Amino acid sequence: MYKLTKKDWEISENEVTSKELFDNRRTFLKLGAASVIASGSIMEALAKEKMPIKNLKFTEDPNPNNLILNTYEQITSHNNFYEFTTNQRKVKDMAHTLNTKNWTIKVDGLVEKPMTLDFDDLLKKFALEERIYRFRCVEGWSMVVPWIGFELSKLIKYLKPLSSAKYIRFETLYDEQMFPDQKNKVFNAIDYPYVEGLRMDEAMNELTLMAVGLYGSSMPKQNGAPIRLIVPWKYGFKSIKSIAKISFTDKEPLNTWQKENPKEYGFYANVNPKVDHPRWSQARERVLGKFFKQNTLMFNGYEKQVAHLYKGMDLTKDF
Ligand SMILES: Nc1nc2c(c(=O)[nH]1)N[C@H]1C(S)=C(S)[C@@H](COP(=O)(O)O)O[C@H]1N2
Ligand SMILES: [Mo]
Repeated sequence: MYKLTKKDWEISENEVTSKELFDNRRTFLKLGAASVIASGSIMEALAKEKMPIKNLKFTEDPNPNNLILNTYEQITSHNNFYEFTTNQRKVKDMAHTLNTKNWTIKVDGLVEKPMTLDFDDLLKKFALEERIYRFRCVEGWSMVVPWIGFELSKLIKYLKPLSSAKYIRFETLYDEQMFPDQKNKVFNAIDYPYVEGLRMDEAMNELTLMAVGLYGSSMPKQNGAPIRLIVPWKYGFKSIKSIAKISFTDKEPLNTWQKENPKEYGFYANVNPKVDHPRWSQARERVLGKFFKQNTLMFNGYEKQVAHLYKGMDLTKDF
């Protein structure tokens, strides 16, 4: 069930500083059983996993960005999840109102058979993988996360969209009981539910992940439980959380941040150090927990895997 893939684009454990990885794996072990209400299959997977701690060898990190896994603590205590609050430090204390029991995802639009997916069934359908990805927020912070999930391409193949479907559109759950800001509208620039979308070829790319956990455990609520999108070469706002609806469409979806401010946020949102945000530079980023900034990489370091998707496009216009 639990499978560790090693592909050329994957940040290998050898690239990650040995000591940090070791400590993080230990943190994960500590957290695994006690603090997480995991779904059956993730717990099962967790129990079967063989921790590679003993086999770790130290290899000097060849990556200019000196990749180190962020800690569980860092990843789960600095969050953007406006349905709760715009205060990144407070999301974790508010997220308990999100109830993920009996979670379903409605599937509609240009698809062979519209249906409602049960989250627990989904977990049984697709083998879970760990993917260590860089994650870069448009605001200029970043992190390295060991996500758990399955490729979106697998889900799409299962759902069988019609050939007329050119885009996939996602919606976060709308529930004023669970998400205080959907009711209070303190941050009233956002029109809920949160919406995101991808062109079909982006969605089918092998990097695009439906994430159901991190550090080997179920997704923490503040990170978008029970299931979210992860598109590692795009700014973080594309990685929509707590998905309750998927639609296939022939029109480019109007995503939440583009709708809120089309001059500052577009549909593509590819990480690009050369295209600045109108109000700040995107050339550099600060990794959570680090003091010094580092250079931001084109497509967040995934140029080899995704640059071909944008051939012929003017990335300064289609930002
Ligand atoms: N539904 C929803 N999804 C969302 C957001 C949000 O506010 N609501 N914020 C986005 C932004 S701006 C970022 S950077 C990431 C943050 O993910 P994290 O909290 O797991 O780091 O989630 C993205 N997905
Ligand atoms: Mo973000």
